[in-house]
Amino acid sequence: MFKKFLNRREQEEAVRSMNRLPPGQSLTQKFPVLHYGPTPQYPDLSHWSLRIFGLVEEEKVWRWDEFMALPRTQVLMDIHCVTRWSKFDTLWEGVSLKTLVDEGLVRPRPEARHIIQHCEYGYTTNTPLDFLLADNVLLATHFDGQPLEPDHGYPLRVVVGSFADRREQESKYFWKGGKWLRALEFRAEDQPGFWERNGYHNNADPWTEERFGRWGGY
Ligand SMILES: Nc1nc2c(c(=O)[nH]1)N[C@H]1C(S)=C(S)[C@@H](COP(=O)(O)O)O[C@H]1N2
Ligand SMILES: [Mo]
Repeated sequence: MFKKFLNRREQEEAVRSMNRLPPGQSLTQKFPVLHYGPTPQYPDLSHWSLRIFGLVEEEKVWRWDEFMALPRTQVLMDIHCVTRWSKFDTLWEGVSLKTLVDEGLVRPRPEARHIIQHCEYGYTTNTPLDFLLADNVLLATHFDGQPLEPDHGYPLRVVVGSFADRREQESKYFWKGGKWLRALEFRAEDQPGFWERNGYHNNADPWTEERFGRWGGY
């Protein structure tokens, strides 16, 4: 969408004037890598599965080929990291949880209110169920037309972002997207995840700068 000849500063001014740059953020043309701990290696995906458990009518375990056969979606979003970089017009492809619910492939129980993303090595992050059902959230296998790179979450991660033309839609900082996702747990009560227990804000709205806070010291 941006003219590629604009430099970083000029691109940043462009998104700022379009009201797409949250407060305290700056535009990056790179794709920084941020996580705690090592990057999991998958020599092949024969042992990989995604599990849907907790307050659902029927638990699911999808192998890789089964997951790849689910209905797929593409999403173009702006992403905002709490470490103050934002990246614009990022293109993701994968599976929308909303689609899975709409098609009856995942059936949350009426008591389900929150979802915990469980990732390799025990990383977790939490959001309300309603948020994960929005269309600015995707279980992504591809970025920019290519399978995810190992450091960015191969083979599957959650991505959360903002739409260029829907500033009012609720969004979250990028840490609310777990890389190397292995399970979604549906729960009645909230439970702070890894960064949330380590001082990050539970709600994580980039537009109101919910960076640190609510569970601090938890
Ligand atoms: N499994 C896992 N997912 C994670 C993290 C992590 O430590 N482990 N860090 C989060 C944080 S803090 C950020 S900012 C984003 C960074 O994603 P990126 O490395 O693709 O930019 O991943 C999030 N997902
Ligand atoms: Mo982060």
